[in-house]
Amino acid sequence: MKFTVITIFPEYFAPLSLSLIGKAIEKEALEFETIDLRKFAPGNRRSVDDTPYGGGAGMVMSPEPWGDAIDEVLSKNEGVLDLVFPTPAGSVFNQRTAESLSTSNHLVFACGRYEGIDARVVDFYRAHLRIRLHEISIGDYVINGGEGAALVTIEAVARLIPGVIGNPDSLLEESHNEIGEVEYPVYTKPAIWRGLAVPDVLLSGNHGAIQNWRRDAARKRKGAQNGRE
Ligand code: JEH
Repeated sequence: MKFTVITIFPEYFAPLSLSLIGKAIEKEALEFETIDLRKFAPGNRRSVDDTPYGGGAGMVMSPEPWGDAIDEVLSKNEGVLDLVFPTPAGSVFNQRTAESLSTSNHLVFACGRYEGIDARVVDFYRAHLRIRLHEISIGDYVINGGEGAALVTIEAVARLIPGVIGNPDSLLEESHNEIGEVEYPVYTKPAIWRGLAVPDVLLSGNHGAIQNWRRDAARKRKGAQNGRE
């Protein structure tokens, strides 16, 4: 799987070279590249934004650099790709979205800033035969640009790719269980910490009893969460 990120802040993605995703990039289980949108911005100022038609606050990203950057990605790659636009108006990203995107050969993220990207860019590429286009939101809150959302999405998708996660057993467990049913509390040594003991059943070696306890504890957790909503 290849990830391409188009952004005015390529340095935002430096942390991807850390941890398991960085290892996967090193051993070529994943390919990762950023494209600096400013390369496609004309003029001495290299500006990528302009005032909104119809008025209103803030600035809007101009369509020309976006069109040129996306065209370059298309020209340098063959076949179908998934083009992801993070936007506060997108459909909310969840584990199903991550699983679906993880079957892609090439995920391209278009990270906007300011008040977003001129709407004609999405309209134009939605009709492109080599593109599956996705508008996603990572949740019902506002952040300052698409970069944070792209990082979250890349991490959620990359860990589903074979060879990326250190311990594939944890992925197997997630896929065999209804998501939410694996959300039991976890413990490690010491058995007593600040007067708080690990539940006895987890030290019992009785795997049936442990399974039942974990299922009940996961349900209680979910119940408590829904109570708080
Ligand atoms: C934010 C891409 C590009 C800020 C404000 C407005 C909300 C309401 N989950 C997510 N939150 N924010 C983004 C995102 C994702 N994925 C996101 C972005 C960009 C993604 C620029 N921005 C900043 C930005 C306008 N407001 C949007 N409205 C609360 C209903 C009010 C208007 C647009 C873009």
